[in-house]
Amino acid sequence: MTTAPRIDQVFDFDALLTDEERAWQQKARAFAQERILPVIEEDFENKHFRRELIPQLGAAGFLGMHIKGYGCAGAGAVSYGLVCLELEAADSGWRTFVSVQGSLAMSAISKYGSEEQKERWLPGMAAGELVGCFALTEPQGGSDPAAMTTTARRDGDGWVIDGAKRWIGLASLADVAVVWARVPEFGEGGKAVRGFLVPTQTPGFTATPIDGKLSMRASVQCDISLEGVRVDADALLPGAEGLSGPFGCLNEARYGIVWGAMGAARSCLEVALGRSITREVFGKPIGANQLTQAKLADMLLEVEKGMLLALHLGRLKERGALTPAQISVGKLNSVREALEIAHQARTILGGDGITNAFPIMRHAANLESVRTYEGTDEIHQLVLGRAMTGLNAF
Ligand code: TGC
Repeated sequence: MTTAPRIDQVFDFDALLTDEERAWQQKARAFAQERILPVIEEDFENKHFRRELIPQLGAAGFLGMHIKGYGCAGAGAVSYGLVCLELEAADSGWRTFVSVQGSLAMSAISKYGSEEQKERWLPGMAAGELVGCFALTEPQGGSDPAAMTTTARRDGDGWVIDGAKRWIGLASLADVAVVWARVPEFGEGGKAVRGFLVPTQTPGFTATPIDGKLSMRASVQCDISLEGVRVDADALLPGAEGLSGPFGCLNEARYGIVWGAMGAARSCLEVALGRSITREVFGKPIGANQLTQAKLADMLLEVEKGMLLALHLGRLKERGALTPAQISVGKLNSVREALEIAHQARTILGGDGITNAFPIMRHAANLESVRTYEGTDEIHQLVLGRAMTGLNAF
C-alpha cells in the first residue's frame, strides 16, 4: 500500500488551534495509527469489534472527554472534535464508539442524571471499564422518535419497560442502556418521553447484533428487545422531560460527526494524492493530468471548508452559543462532502480503489451509515428549511 503524503492545509489550520488542542489531536492521531490502522482492514473483513481497545481509549482520556468531573477529562469542544476527526480518519466505527459512549450514553447521565447515578456510572465509563448504549431508535423508523412505542409503567416502587429498539450501537457489549420510553401517565406526545438507566443484565433485556451489514463492519449495532424489564425507581433520569432529553444528547453526537466525517474525507484525499503521484498512465503520473488535479483541488476545497466550519461550530459550542440548526448545517455538509470525496478518490485509484489495499471503499461504506444515523440528510434539510421559513414540513 502506498504511503500517502500529508495534506498541508492551505489555511494553516493548525495555527488556529491552542497547544492543548494540538496535543489532543496528536494523541488521537498516534492512537489511531498505532492501534487501529494496523488491524482495521482485517477487523472490517472479519466483522470484528476489538473490545480490548475500550480501556485503552479510556486511559487516553477520550471517553466522555467533554464532561467535567467524575474521572472525565473536561476538555474543550474543539479538542473533542479533533479526537473524533483523528479516530474517524482511521475508521468511522471507532469514532462511533466514542460518540455512543461519550456523547450519547455519558452525556445523558451527565446532563440529566442524579448525583448518585453520575457517581455510579460515569467514572467507570470514562475509564472504559463500563460500556453504555443509547436506546432511542425503534424498528419502525429512526427519523421520528415522537412515534416511539416503547413504554414504561409504574409497578410498585419501580418501573416496567416493554418495547423494542433497533440500530443501537454497542448494546450487546453494554453494561448499561439509556432507554427512552413513553410513560403514559405523563400524557400524550413527545412530552411523555423519559429516560431510564437499565443495567443490561436485567431479566427481559436482550440485545442481538445485527448481521449482514456492509458498512461499519468493525463495530456493533443491535436490536434490543425489552420484555417486562423491571427497574428500580431510581433508574429514571430525573432531569429529562420529553423529547428534548434525547435530542440534547443527539446534538452532542451530531457535533462530533461534523469533525469525524472530515477525518474520513482527509484520509481519502491523502490516499488519492499519494496514488496520483506514483501511479503512471499514458507515460506520466496521473496527478500530472489536469482532470486529476481538478479533482484533487475540489476535494481539498471541501476538506478545508469542512474543517473551518467544524472549527467555527466548536468555538460557538465553547461559548455555549451553538444552536441545533447550526449543528444540522455541519452534520449535513460534512457527511455529504465526505462521501463525495470518497467517491472522487476512488476514481483516482482506478480499479485498485475497490480493493481493501486502500481504505476508500471502507470509508465510503461507513459514511453511508454516518449519513443515515443521527439524522439523515433529509432530516437536517428539513430542520434547516424550518429554521429559514418558520414552516414545519415534518
Ligand atoms: P419538535 O417538536 O421539533 O421538538 C420536540 C421537543 O424537542 C426539542 N428539540 C430539541 N431539543 C434539543 N436539541 C434539538 N436538536 C432539538 N430538536 C427538537 C423541541 O424544542 C421540543 O421541546 P419541547 O420542550 O418544546 O417539547 O420535534 P419534532 O418531532 O418536530 O422533531 C422533528 C425532528 C425531525 C427534528 C426530530 O424528530 C429529529 O431530529 N429526528 C431525527 C432523529 C434522529 O436523529 N434519530 C437517529 C438517532 S441515532 C440512534 O438512535 C442511534 S445512536 C448511534 C448508535 O447507537 O450507534
